[in-house]
Amino acid sequence: MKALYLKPVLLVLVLLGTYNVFAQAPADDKYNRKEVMITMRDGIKLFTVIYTPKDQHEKLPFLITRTPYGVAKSRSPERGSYVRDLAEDGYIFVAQDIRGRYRSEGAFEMQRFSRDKSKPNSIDESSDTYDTVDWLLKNIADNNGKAGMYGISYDGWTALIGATDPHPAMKAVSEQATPSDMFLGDDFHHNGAFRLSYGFEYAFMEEASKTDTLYQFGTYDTYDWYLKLGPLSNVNKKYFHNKLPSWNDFTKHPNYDSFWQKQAMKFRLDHPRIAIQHVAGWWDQEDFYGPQKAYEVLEKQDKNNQNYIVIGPWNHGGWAGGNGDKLGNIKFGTNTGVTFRKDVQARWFAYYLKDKGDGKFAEAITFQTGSNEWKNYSKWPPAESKIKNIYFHSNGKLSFTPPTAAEKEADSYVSDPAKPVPYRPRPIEETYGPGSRWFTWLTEDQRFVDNRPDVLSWQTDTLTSDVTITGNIAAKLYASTTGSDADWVVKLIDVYPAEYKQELKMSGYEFMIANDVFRGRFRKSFEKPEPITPGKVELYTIDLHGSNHVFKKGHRIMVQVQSTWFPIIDRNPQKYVPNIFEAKESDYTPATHKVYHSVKFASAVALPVVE
Ligand code: PG9
Repeated sequence: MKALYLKPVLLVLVLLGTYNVFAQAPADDKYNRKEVMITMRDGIKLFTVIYTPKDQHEKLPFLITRTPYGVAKSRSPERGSYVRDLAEDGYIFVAQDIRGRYRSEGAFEMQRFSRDKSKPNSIDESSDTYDTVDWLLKNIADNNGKAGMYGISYDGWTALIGATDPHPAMKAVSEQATPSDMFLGDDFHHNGAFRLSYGFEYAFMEEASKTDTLYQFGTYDTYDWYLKLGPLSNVNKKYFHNKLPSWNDFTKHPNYDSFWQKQAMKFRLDHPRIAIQHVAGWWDQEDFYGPQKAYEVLEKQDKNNQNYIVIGPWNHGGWAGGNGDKLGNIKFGTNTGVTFRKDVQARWFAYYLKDKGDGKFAEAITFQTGSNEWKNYSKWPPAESKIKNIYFHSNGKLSFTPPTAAEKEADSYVSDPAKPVPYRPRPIEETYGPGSRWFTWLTEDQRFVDNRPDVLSWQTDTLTSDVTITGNIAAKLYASTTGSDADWVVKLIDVYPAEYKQELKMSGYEFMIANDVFRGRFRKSFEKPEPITPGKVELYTIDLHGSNHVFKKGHRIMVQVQSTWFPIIDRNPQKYVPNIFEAKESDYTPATHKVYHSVKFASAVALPVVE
């Protein structure tokens, strides 16, 4: 294992331009900065940095963020735009290294399990938050007795966990891009399919040392490296030597067992005890599922109307810096990031932590792409959308009318694990490595694969009027394989007009609106996988998650289906083995997959259409 010391991952992202939070960074001259070691109930001390405004003229609430990515530098509220509007309102900002990371004592545990409350000194991220708030209230002068939490991704997760058993002073938490379920939809797996490049690189980054460490591939295009890796068992054999706990957990828990279930938010969350805001980005390449799921779980028990959701046209954390008027090649015509930070985030915290404003917040605020407008809803998904199937047909046609008996019943392709479809145009740089285009890959033009023989496409005629979808999308795929396992990737795409006069270089652009992968063995149960009977047509229902998008008149709607997405998803051997982490090279075999569009087996995507 070769290790390279890196600054915190956030800083890497900033340098890469993902989070532009340090733009116009002024000197830290408006805050007194204090470093302290706060003692937790079990005696472990956590490194904490406290920023108190120098011109403080009223009692202020605490705004806390807790992170594995290092707080010593770069967390000043004066740096960049993420909390600038909050800073102008006045808060005491607190940033803490979680256990075992950077300058904190103790051991790091990836998404630490909840503690056993029958043991008085047992700890978890929630008790560490509680103890921190308690210490702050007693030791930092001129606080107003209230605290809030915020943060993105891992820091969003620590924020949400901080709300599960909160200190009485904790009043509001804005979780942003939290993961909710690492087996079903977030960083490490999607519907049981393993996120190989992310899992490998992230486990190394967090667990090879106390500080963020980038894996040294020795090659820029990691596609080749992952292909040459061969079966997943080579990771421990050749590289990790069983030293990384998260990688060992991936290999020990190939199914949705209690390890993953106990980690999931549906297990940890019951009802909102304080105000909670969930923030997600439509093109979040890491944790798009998480905030939607956390909102959904809490919403079922939200008796006091304390659960809110905001979804904008962002990648992972894209709301934190920059204007948010574009993502990759896609333009949104308005500064969505600025709107979020000022009119949503700052207003929300001001109400709950400073008693300012009228407290009138829409339950769901989502940005509708295509029309490029913010929309407020009293519930999410909104009641006005009706589910309408858009069906696959022969000759690559897609339409809202079901197939007829006169049509060819299926299309097929050979999926070869030796020649997997790249998930984004090569070179596939290391996820957080120099020059990485990871951050906008979900917005890439899908024409880079649509001529491959192992990618099938269906598309509508040119739309004669706008088609608006608002809510949750699901693919219903009837398919068979000659193998005994298969992955199914479904992508819903907005195809721009062949000659797009508003922006010529976007002509014909295939812009992915929704997508996901499903590992076939889990079609009946994520807990108990089952081989597929070769040749048997099976229904695969694939959650493509939420969307709010207008397919404009003159555009077309496209659906693509493929069975590899490499190396973000590991290769399915296509021959059933109980644990893919133990598959042999010889288990990886090509298979012919068939996607049906007959009267009996009418594959479709269920769209939440607003008439
Ligand atoms: N997506 C990252 C992550 C969060 C939680 C667990 C594992 C990874 C992150 O950006 O923090």
